[in-house]
Amino acid sequence: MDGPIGTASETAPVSRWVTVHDWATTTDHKKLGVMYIGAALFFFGFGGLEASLMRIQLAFPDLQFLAPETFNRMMTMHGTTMVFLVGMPMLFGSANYLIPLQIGCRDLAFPRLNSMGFWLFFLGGCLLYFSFLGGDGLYGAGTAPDVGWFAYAPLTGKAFSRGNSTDYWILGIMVSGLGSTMTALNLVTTILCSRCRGMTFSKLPVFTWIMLVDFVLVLVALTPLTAAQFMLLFDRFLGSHFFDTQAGGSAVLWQHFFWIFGHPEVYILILPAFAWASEIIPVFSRKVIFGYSMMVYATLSIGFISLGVWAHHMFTVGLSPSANTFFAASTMLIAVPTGLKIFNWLATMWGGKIRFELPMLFSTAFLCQFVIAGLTGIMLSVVPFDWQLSDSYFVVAHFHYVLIGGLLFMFFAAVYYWYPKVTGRMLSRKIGHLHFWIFLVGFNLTFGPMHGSGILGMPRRIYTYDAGRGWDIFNLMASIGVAVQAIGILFFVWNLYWSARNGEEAGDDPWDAWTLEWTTTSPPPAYNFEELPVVHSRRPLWDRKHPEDPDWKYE
Ligand code: HEM
Ligand SMILES: [Cu+2]
Repeated sequence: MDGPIGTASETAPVSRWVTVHDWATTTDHKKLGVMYIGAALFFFGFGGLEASLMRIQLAFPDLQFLAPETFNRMMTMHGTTMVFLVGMPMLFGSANYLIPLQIGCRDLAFPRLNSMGFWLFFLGGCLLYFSFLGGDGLYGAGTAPDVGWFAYAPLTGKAFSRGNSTDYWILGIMVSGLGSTMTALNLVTTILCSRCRGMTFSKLPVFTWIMLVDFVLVLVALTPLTAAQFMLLFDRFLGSHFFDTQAGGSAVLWQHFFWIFGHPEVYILILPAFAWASEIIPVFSRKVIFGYSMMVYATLSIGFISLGVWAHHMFTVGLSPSANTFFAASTMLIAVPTGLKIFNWLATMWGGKIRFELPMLFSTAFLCQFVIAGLTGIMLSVVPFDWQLSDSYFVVAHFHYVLIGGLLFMFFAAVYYWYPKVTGRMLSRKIGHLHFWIFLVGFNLTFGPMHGSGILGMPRRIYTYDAGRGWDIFNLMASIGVAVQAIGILFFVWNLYWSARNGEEAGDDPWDAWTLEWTTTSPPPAYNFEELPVVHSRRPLWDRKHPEDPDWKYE
C-alpha cells in the first residue's frame, strides 16, 4: 500500500473502463473478430427466444399463447435476426480473426474501416431492435416489424403497413448491410494484397479461398437489396410507385429484387460452414484435403451459379413455364459442385486416422444433416413438387437443416477448434459432449417432424391450426425439441464461460494442425507475427515440423 498514487486496488475500477474503451476503439482484427462472434451470440439469444415463443404457440392446436400480430412479429424478427445478425457476424467474425493469421499478415488492409464496419453492423442491429420500443406495425398496432424477413410488397407499402415498424426493418438492415459491405470489401482487399511471401493463390488455405468467394458474393448480393430498400422507402415517403400495383407498380418486382439478394444470401451463410469443414476435417483425419483444386473450382461455381437461381423462390408466382424450367434446372445444377465437396470431405476422411475430438464430432453431424438438407432441396427444385409444398412446413424443415444442421453445427465445430487459439485454453470436453448430444437430439426432434407436417399440408407462417388434421403430434415433437435444443445451448454457453477460467492450458498448437495461425502463441500477440512468415506449401506448419518430408516436395 505504499506505492505511488493509483496502486492496484485504487485503479481497479478505472482499469475496467480502460478495458471497455480499449475494445470499443480497437482496430485489431482479432478483437473485432471476437466482437463479431460476441454480437452473433448476443442476437442469437433474441432470435432463439423468438423461435421458442413461436414453438410454444404451435405446440398444441388452437392455443392462444401469442396473439396473431405478436406471432407475425416474432417470425419477422426471428428470421431477420438469424440471417443478418447471427449468420453474417459469424462469417465476418471468423474471417476477421483468422484470415490475417492464415495468410501471414498483421491486420486487415484498412483497420479503421474494419472497426467502422463492425459498429455499423452492430448499431444497425440495435436500431432494428429499438423498434420494440414503439414502431407500430401492420394496421398501426403493436411494435416490432411484422412483414416477414422477405418484406413482400404490397404488404410493406404505406397503405398496409402503417406506423414505422417497416421503416425500422428497412433502415436497420440497410445500416447493418452497409457495415457488411465495408467489411467484405476490406477482407477481399486483404486477401488480394496482404499475403505473406510464398502464399500464392494455389497455396491459400481452402478456408481463405472459400471466404474470398463468400465476400465477393456479399458485395454482389447486398447491392440489389439496398437498391430495393431505397425504392421501398421512396414508395413509402416520396410518393413513388415501384411496388404499388394500384398505380402501375409491380409486386413481383420486389420479389425479383429481394431474391436476387436472398438466394445468394443463403450461400453466403452456408459457405463459412464449408470453409470451417475444409480446415477441420483434414486435421482430424491426419490427411491433406482431397482434391484441393477441385474444392476451389467447386466453390467458384457454387458462387457463380447461386447468382442465377433466385426465381426458384418464385415458382408459385406464375412466371412463364420456360422461366420455371430454367430456374429448376439451374437449381439442380448447384447440387453438382456441392455434392463434389461432400465427396471430397468423405474422401479426406477415407483411410485417415480419424480423431473424434469435439470439432470432428460436430463436423460429422454436419455432413449427415447437410446431406438431408441437400436432398430436400433438390426435391423442392422440381417445379410440381414445389407447387405442392411451397410455403409448407417441409420448406421450414429444409432450410433449417441448411442453417442449423449446416451453418450452426459447423459454427460449433469451429468454436471448439479455434477457441484454444483465441483464449489459450481448451473448452471442456465433458460439457462439450453434453452440448453435442443434447443439441443433436433436440435439433433433429424439432426439424425432422416438420417434413411430416409439411407433407400433410401444414402451411408455414400460420399462428395456429385446428386439431384433427394429423399435424398435432409433429408439432408437439417439434416444440419439445426446442426445449431440448435450448438445454444444449445452455451447456455451450456455460462451457464458453467456464473454460475461459478453468480450461486446460492449450499451448500454441493443441490439435497438431498445419496452417499459419497455429504458429503464433495462443492468444496471438497484438501484431500476430514478430517476423512475417514465408511459406512453401499449403501446410507450412507441417513443413516446419517435418523438415525431412515437407509438402512442397509433392505439390
Ligand atoms: C433454435 C432453433 C430454431 C427454431 C426452433 C426455429 C423456428 C422457426 C419457426 C417456428 C419459424 C417460422 C416458420 C414459419 O412460420 O414460416 C422460423 C422461421 C425462420 N427461421 Fe428459424 N428457428 C430456429 C433457428 C434458426 C436459425 C439458426 C436460423 C438462421 C441462421 C433461422 C432462420 C429462419 C428464417 C430465415 C425463417 C423465415 C422467417 C420468415 O419467413 O420471415 N432459424 N424458424
Ligand atoms: Cu434459393
